[in-house]
Amino acid sequence: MLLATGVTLLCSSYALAQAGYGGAPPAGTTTAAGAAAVPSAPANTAGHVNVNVAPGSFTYSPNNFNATNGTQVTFWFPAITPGIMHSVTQGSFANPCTYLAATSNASAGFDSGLTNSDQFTITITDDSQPIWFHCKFPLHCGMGMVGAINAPASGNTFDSFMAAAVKIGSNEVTQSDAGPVLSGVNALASAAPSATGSGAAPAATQPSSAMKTGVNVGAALLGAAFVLVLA
Ligand SMILES: *[C@@H]1O[C@H](CO)[C@@H](O)[C@H](O)[C@H]1NC(C)=O
Ligand SMILES: *[C@@H]1O[C@H](CO)[C@@H](O)[C@H](O)[C@H]1NC(C)=O
Ligand SMILES: *[C@@H]1O[C@H](CO)[C@@H](O)[C@H](O)[C@H]1NC(C)=O
Ligand SMILES: [Cu+2]
Repeated sequence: MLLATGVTLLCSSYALAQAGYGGAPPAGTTTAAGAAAVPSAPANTAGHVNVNVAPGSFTYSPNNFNATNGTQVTFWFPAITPGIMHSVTQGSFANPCTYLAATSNASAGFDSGLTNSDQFTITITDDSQPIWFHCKFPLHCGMGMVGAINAPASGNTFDSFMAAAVKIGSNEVTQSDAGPVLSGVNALASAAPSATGSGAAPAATQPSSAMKTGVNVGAALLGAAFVLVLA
């Protein structure tokens, strides 16, 4: 039942991507599986930016903003939706839908890992450099679920980044998920996603660990099903 619902969702995502659909899907697409209401991020406060993850569409809101050194950016993941999870995964301008791997002079990018019903906070460590991120759930990045912090207004702009992600579309490479990565380039996390981080999520959206495990297994199955759909 869970699997069938998820496959249907992925198939319709695939169809949208195949049709060249580049923007947010129709309202309700992400909640078609009967999700609970999505908790909204609280208002920003001094030194703290709050971002909604998938607020009824495959986007981050806001998805393009500036944040100075020391600013905390908290990503609010929506309540449990069977089979659908999201991530905030650092990438690069050149490869919008690919995790930023470690190099000889830089650590790997930050990554919330695939998650749901919680929040993930990064702290900006170098506001002179852009930070590019995406959702690693299959197809979401290629549907435009990307974001940028401190992107320049000319040259490598957020609009160019978004266009490059959408151009990848359903050709997006399925990424593995090894859980949260706290290191990062130009921003760092200090803790894995949590339902009680810097500003608690509404109690009703906090999953039990059993529920979270179930959803993680479900997502793994869906990933496998998705590969079969494409084959
Ligand atoms: C971020 O700051 C840069 C440099 O001041 C500016 O050009 C750009 O428009 C700002 N971006 C946003 C989304 O405010
Ligand atoms: C790492 O080194 C490469 C090659 O010299 C350079 O292009 C890149 O900007 C460096 N990265 C960082 C984070 O300094
Ligand atoms: C933010 O920190 C980085 C790294 O230390 C530094 O290069 C940059 O100048 C700082 N930004 C400001 C506005 O001080
Ligand atoms: Cu997503």
